[in-house]
Amino acid sequence: MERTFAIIKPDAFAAGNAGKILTRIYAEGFNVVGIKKLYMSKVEAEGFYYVHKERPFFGELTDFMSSGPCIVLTLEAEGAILKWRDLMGATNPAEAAEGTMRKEFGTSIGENATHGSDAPETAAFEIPYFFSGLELL
Ligand code: FUP
Repeated sequence: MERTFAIIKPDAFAAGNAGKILTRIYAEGFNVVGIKKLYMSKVEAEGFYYVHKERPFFGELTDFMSSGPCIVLTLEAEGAILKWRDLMGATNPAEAAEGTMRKEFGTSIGENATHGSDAPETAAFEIPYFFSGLELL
């Protein structure tokens, strides 16, 4: 079994789509190991996305991620990282496949409804960034 880190981003949470996204997560067979609502600060968002700190969209991205509450998740499944990336769809909702979370609930490349770890090393950083061991029992 593999674990991945996911976020239902502030746009999807504010639009009332968290329930629909969670329903899909369960329907696809993920085990929800960790789940909580939080309201990320700008500094917390900058730390989370530090790999993008030199990118031109870094300010906009971290403003957006700290603009409202979100839901952070630790998901478990066989091949969870790729499985969740597939269910999310392409970064840009306009290019995402039908039926994916970003196609259904994203509105722009920045406000794209969900996040998912892109590799095992990323998941190994992202899961403990938001969850303690006790929260993943
Ligand atoms: P992804 O792994 O699909 O979330 O995509 P990236 O790691 O490339 O980008 C992380 C986040 O930065 C995206 F979810 C949205 C934001 N972003 C932009 O706002 N503009 C861009 O051109 C690229 C990414």
